[in-house]
Amino acid sequence: MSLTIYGTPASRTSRVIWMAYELGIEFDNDPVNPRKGEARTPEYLAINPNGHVPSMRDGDLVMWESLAINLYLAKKHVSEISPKDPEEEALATQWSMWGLNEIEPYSIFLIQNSRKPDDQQDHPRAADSSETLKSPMKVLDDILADREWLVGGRFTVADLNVASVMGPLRPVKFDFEPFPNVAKWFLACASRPAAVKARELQMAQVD
Ligand SMILES: N[C@@H](CCC(=O)N[C@@H](CS)C(=O)NCC(=O)O)C(=O)O
Repeated sequence: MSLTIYGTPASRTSRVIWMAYELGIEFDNDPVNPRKGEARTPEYLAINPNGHVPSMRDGDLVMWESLAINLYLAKKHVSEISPKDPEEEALATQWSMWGLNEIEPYSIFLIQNSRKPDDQQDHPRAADSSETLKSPMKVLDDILADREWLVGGRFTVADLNVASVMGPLRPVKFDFEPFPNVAKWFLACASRPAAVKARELQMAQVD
């Protein structure tokens, strides 16, 4: 049964495309673009009633939420980056939820704000977001002080999900200097061939 990933690569869909590349699985990409109203058509709303991307169809399974899709794909296509026991799976879930709750609200605000003309940007809120991020960054930095990867001593879906949520912090030039372990880990994640390939596809997308 074939896998379809819905969503323009210039969106959170790139997280799922990164995952598919890591796993070496074949997929079709239907580049549904919310900015063109394509996520609000009756056909797409039948797939994802939220009107958001990404979504995925794998045989009879239709699902949304980028990080949940990645956890599913890791479980289905067992590889080195898949959790290998319930404990690793629990920690991969923990880290994914951590990324969504502690990082994403600020990283997404910062990237969306930065795309506005300077005089329309909310500079105080941007400064506040960067400040708020320092606390989870310190948590991550301390944890990475004596380990290279988040779970199981190797790159896994936990790293992929957290690094992809942190992706927007690169273009907004978040200051990683006080968090050298995070900086090193983030670079190692982003330098993986599958991550580079997904980013190239993301950048090539013309909206
Ligand atoms: N938590 C969801 C967020 C999905 C989401 O908000 N995607 C954005 C694109 S990056 C979207 O579809 N926005 C369209 C809209 O809000 O109308 C996920 O991670 O999949």
